[in-house]
Amino acid sequence: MSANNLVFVLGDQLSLNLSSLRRASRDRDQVLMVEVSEETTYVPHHKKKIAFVLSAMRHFAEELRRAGWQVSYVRLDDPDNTGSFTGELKRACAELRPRRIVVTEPGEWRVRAMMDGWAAALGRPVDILEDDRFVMRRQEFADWARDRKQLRMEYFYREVRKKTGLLMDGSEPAGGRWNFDADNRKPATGDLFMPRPRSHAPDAVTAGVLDLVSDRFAGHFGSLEPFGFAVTRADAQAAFDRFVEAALPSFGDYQDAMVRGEPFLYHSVVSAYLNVGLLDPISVCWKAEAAYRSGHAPLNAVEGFVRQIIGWREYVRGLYWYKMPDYVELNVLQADRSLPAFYWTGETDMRCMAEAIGQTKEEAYAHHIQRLMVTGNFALLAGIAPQHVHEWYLSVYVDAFEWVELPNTLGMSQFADGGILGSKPYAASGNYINKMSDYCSACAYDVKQKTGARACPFNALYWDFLDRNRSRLASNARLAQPYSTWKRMAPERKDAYLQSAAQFLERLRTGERV
Ligand code: FAD
Ligand code: DLZ
Ligand code: SF4
Repeated sequence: MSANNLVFVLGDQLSLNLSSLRRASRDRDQVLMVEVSEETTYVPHHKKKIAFVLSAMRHFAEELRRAGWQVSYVRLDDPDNTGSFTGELKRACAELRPRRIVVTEPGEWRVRAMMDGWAAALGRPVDILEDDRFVMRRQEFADWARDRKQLRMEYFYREVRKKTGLLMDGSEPAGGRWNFDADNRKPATGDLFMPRPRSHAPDAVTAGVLDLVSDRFAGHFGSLEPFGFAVTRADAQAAFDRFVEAALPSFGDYQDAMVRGEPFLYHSVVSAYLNVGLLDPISVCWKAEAAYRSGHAPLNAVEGFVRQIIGWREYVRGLYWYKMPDYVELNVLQADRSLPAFYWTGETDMRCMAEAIGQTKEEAYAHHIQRLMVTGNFALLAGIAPQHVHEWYLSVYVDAFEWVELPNTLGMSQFADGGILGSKPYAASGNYINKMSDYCSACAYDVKQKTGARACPFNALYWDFLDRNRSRLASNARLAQPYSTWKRMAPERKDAYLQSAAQFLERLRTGERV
């Protein structure tokens, strides 16, 4: 058989309105989807992430077939599977002899570099189409960024609000302010009602994938079961609807809170669905706005939610493509320690880290403040090499794709880009974690003690971080206050902090339990 065009669909392109599918004909063209070991192992992905992507891919192939497409689907355990995108495309070309390959651009630079070699490798034209599942095109971001001295999400976000009309009353932002973040910092308490996200029992397709993953990826990080992610568009939509109904009204208030045994709090847990294409970002924002307009959810919650999606999500995507490929190498603070083994095991006496990592192992999920102010903050303060931190975040979360993970990790969390993405490092002592969580009351360390063996390690590490990065950070206006405190501190006190930090870092280096 000779297919007209071969439409190649990647594992995070599970959208019916994908640009490559819009270009194709159901009658004449053929869709190809492949499960390949190259993608399942380029970092040691969490078992749940592999299972989620493969099951969602298999369900999407069925959805396409039901919609009248001819889909050729290669499974990971197919004996002829070559293990790579390029190898599978070559095999499909030999069998189907398509005239051209049509593909939507990928989310990751790594895959884009491969794609650019396909025309030569396959001996036929390859049309690489824009991925227009984002509100802002890559070129729009580049145009916005080009003449600015500083890139700041807040200004970009306002442009997107105006472009989409989301939460706008005419030309003014709803409620008279663009940003209600200042209202969103309540610490939660364990006795609050916490709505759990919808869990989806595995169907036969997912059960088959779970068997495959448990067979092939036993050594990978994390627990495979119980597996409750949605893997179909309908279930992802139902999960989002439940969030709007039960959690969105309190999303803003408790956005930064952390509670033991409550991994999800009032978060939506939809990032993975958005990132693979099971949910459409702009549609979920319109639904959230409808909840505000109908009086179901307050403005601080809805604005906070919408800002994460049309603000941060769009901004980091624009920045990734604007700054890659050099961005991944940046290490402005010259951090060079290895990632401690407890990031993979969760075995540490620091309760906050044990909770965030333990939950990551179980759920392949941690919410933003856990990623930023616990595991990210620790790596920043301890001076872990940003590329090690990047590989960890890219591996362990179900929603991790490099275009979104890298700017968040390397830029926002590790400040390794020197302030391209954000204006200051997210560095904090134990006091912040104590204020926003109930972790410290169950910790072997004492958050109130500043130095010594029992003191919360974040306390001394915080001052050590500021001191060792003085030449790079002291001129940052947003750090003027802590640097002035450091400058005025008695020399003996400073020494005690630096010694405490040095002792802790030495224990970390030797692999002693901390
Ligand atoms: P909610 O809190 O309910 O927020 C709603 C949605 O907003 C999310 O689903 C997500 O799509 C979007 N969003 C929120 N914050 C961000 C952000 N900073 N950047 C981009 N989108 C955002 N997000 C990923 O999707 N993939 C990643 O690999 C990823 N890695 C991260 C690494 C670090 C170090 C940090 C600090 C953040 C990272 N984030 C990542 C952003 C954020 O933490 C997750 O999107 C969020 O925790 C997902 O949970 P949720 O769906 O419950 O989000
Ligand atoms: C993450 C992932 C995994 C684990 N496996 C596959 C796969 O077998 N086949 C596939 O097409 N995509 C997979 N993906 C998602 C890709 O890694 C993702 O599409 C690229 O990184 C481009 O963003
Ligand atoms: Fe984390 Fe320090 Fe609190 Fe322990 S005392 S939970 S290490 S912040």
